[in-house]
Amino acid sequence: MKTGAQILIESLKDEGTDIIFGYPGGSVLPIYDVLYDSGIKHILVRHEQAAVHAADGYARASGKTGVCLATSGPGACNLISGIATANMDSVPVIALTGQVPTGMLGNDAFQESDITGITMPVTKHNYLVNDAGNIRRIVREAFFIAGTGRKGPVLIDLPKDVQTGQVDESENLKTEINLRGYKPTFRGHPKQIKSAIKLIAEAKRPIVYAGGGVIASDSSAELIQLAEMLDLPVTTTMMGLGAIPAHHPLNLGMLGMHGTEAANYAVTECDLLIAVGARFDDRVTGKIELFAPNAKVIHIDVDPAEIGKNKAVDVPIVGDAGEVLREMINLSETLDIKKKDPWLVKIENWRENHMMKYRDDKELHPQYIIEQLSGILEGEGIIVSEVGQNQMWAAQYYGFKSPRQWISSGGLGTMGYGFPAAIGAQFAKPDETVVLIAGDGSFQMNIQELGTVSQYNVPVKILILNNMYLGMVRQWQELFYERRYSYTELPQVDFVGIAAAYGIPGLKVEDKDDVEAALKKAMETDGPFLIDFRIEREENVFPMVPAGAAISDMIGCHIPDKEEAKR
Ligand SMILES: Cc1ncc(C[n+]2csc(CCOP(=O)(O)OP(=O)(O)O)c2C)c(N)n1
Repeated sequence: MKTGAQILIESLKDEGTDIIFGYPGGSVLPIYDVLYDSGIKHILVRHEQAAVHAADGYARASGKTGVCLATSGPGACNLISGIATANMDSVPVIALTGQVPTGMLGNDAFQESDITGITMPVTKHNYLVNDAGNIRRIVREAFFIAGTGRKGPVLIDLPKDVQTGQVDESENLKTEINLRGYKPTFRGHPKQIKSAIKLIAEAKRPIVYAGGGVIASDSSAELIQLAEMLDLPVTTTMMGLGAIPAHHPLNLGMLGMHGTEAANYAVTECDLLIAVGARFDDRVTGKIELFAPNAKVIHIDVDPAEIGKNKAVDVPIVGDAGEVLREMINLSETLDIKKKDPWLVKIENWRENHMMKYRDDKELHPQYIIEQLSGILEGEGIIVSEVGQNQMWAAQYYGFKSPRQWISSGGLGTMGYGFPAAIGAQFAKPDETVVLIAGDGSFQMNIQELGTVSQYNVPVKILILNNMYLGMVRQWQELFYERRYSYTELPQVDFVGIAAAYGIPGLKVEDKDDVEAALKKAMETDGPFLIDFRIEREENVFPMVPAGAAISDMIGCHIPDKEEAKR
């Protein structure tokens, strides 16, 4: 005989789980008791929100499924923002929650919350387990659902009596997965793929718009191969950064609200848009009617619900991006598709004259810090961001070389995500340098995780771009609300002092000239390190497409010098 908790842990191990981020409580005591000597590593975070973000960061860095665990009621509710974050960015996460005993469900029992009800719209699927005998099947299904098709979070709610329930497994070990209604499409339709190639052959001004789906499906090699074979310029979304190296001659950089001028102009002028694993998000398209207005559209996506959701499509292809791109490569090899010369010359011109720029003077500009970091790490390492200006500067100025190097909350834009996600990423990739780029606002949303970093000596390098503002909101107030900085100013904080209280070394940097040495010191230090960069307070993220405008209507492309800016 085995208990439900024992079967749970065995099943997790069968799925390859070797680490769980969690926080205990009354209704998960049976699970914690089995975990105690199970061989699975458990990382005790300081807040359940951090557990789910860490599992998410672990998943994004490794490509595996992350697992988190929380008690019922408040513990489970603290997972919600993190589950929603993973759902928006299609990240495979399993959230395990304790629940009151089945006989008390619906009774307003102590620490009861209807977590399957609450998370229904933000999970790919969820389960309330009513019998210990179902746990093995459910865990298998949950991992299958989370990690296939369009990936996403799955929650398993485990009432306490189900955890302690006894099961005689001798004849019940068969766990074939047979899910009616869930059969993700893997291979693209051959006829559609042929039509796509025909459109590419006919196009004079094609461009690839690559999103997070390319990273999630590990198909960046195929993307680059196809682009190089057919001379296709590529722009990526923020979620797609790293799908093609930053300095690749065909890469125009990020598009959208804070994208490069080059990418936004090219998309506006293209006659064929090849969307791969991207979902035409409003932060990318701006005014949708003016997004690639003269282009035919090919849309490759594993999720049929995305096709035609925001933009009409000429050739829809439902399937795994890697699988579809491989088929396209095979077909292209037999064709003679000419180089699109005048278009490539124009692209090259845009690349040379319209990439990112900022006022590089004596002040401490955040963009300079990111450029220095990129130089010191030679574009390697894992860069995790918080949300706001810090996120955009990191996305704009770091020279990512490969996929899974950039970890950031895209769809939900969750402040407080970055720090715990960086911890999770570091556990996934213990030999990589993991750097957190944070704003002073976001960092204070999960600052308590300094405790986790300190307890496990997680060697994350924490870089705070400290402007004493909720910077991105302040920027919108400056530009669109007549500089009325309503509740966006933050008092100064001694972050180095706080880190020191947790036994974590740090440095405060106020001068541009000290940036390089400080970054080098952080990288050379074994274990965690924090740098509090006191940056130019009212620096803005440019270029910027105002909300609702066409992406070719960017502001801030001309960078004024200081005197000009004052006028
Ligand atoms: C949980 C959450 N609350 C509020 C917001 C709205 N928001 C977006 S950016 C931002 C400011 C971020 O400030 P900070 O972390 O200091 O970064 P900065 O923009 O200054 O780099 C806010 C409040 C959000 N994205 N997430």
